[in-house]
Amino acid sequence: MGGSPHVAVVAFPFSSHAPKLLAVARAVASAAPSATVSFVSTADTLPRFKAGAAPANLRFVELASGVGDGDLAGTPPWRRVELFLEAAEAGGLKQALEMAGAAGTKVTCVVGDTFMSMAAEVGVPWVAVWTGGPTALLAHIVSDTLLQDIGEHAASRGDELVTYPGLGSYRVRDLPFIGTEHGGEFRRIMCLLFRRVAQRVPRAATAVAINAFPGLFPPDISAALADALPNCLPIGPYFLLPGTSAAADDTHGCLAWLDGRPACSVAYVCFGTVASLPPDELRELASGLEATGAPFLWSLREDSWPLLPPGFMDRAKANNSGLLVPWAPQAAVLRHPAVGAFVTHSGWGAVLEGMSGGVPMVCRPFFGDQLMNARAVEHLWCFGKAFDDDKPFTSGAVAEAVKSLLAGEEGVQMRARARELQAKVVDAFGPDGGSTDNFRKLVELLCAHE
Ligand code: U2F
Repeated sequence: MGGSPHVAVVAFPFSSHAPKLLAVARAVASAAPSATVSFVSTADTLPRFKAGAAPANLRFVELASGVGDGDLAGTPPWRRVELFLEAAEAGGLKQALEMAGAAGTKVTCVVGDTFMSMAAEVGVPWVAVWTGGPTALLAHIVSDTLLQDIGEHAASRGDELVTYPGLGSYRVRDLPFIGTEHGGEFRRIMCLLFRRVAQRVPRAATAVAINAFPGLFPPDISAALADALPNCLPIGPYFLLPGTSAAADDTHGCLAWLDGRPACSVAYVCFGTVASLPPDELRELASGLEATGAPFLWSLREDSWPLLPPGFMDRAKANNSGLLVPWAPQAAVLRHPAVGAFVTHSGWGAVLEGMSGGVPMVCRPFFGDQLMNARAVEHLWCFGKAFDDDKPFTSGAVAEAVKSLLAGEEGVQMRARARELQAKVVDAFGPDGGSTDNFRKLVELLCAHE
């Protein structure tokens, strides 16, 4: 066999990275029915991605987890990431690609999560998929210069990064993981990972498919992205790509609970798949929500439920003012007319889903790109408010922020801004839209390699 394209879409199987890559894989498979598309991820993650209908040319291939016969569940999360990356760097990714090719056509191109930058070394073109906030990737790429200029422990944390192309709207304090040492095992691994990304992406990527749409950023940022990234293709939001599955998994009845509630009356709360509020802030948030008197829908991992203030959920249930769930169909929830405010960690997926729903946000960022994302929500797009070291996440501050978005004049203005962004997202996926066009270019590029 041979002669037809075989695209391997390689996931980074932690947090919400893999579902974002799966959206890209499904879209490519639907748009290029004569190509083979292999979705490559670890054995423990594949079953949930195989569920549901898939395009006939989409296959699933295993990638070594690096934990070997060891105890996967008993290995701490940071160590699992480390073992996985070590195995992939040491030939695990190459082996998986050979396995993908063994059943027929050899892999002709890799579309890989940028975190899997060892794809630069596998001998076929590599299209990097950056799932996070795009300006964080810019910061990683210039991290050596940033470190020389400001050091790892900058005194001037409030300074704006005006001399760096595309970063002028951000402050030193907003920067993601750069540097090497301090801050524990997780930070050490992420810094190593991002150093490799910074070295390999500009040198070796054939293209970089970012989770953004043309026109999202002001011209200086778009120009800096186009300069720094080889063949930068804004194709997002990925979850809206044609061919991605539209059905919402609403096991816990969130959409039915929202139905019939007044427009823009509900606060939706979710901090993504990795970040956890410290217990004291969790209690502050709960009492802040209660103080607003507004209904709330809260997606919170179950291990945190016992940390909520005593009686909090009983009171909410008694007057039908709150629903607590371990998982919500977030994109659909944010498109529901009853939702009027989104309290979030400002992961990049959350930001894009918030703007796609036209919902103003309250951001409480934790790490990585989240600080830059929160800064952009508040300062660049003006459709939300951000907490940081100078503005602690207390009950009173939370209540004030949520109330102002649901009922205040500021909320009216921010909702109007969010809806402008929502309209731009819709345009991006129109027949002549920017993301539609870039996705077409991406598919052409992938199919050009046989
Ligand atoms: C890491 O982010 P997270 O996985 O924590 O956050 P998001 O980028 O916001 O993505 C979370 C996804 O999980 C979905 C939600 C998002 O697409 O729709 N979800 C849901 O549907 N229901 C729930 O109850 C909870 C979540 C990292 F921490 C961030 O800093 C990065 O920006 C991000 C980049 O991929 O990865």
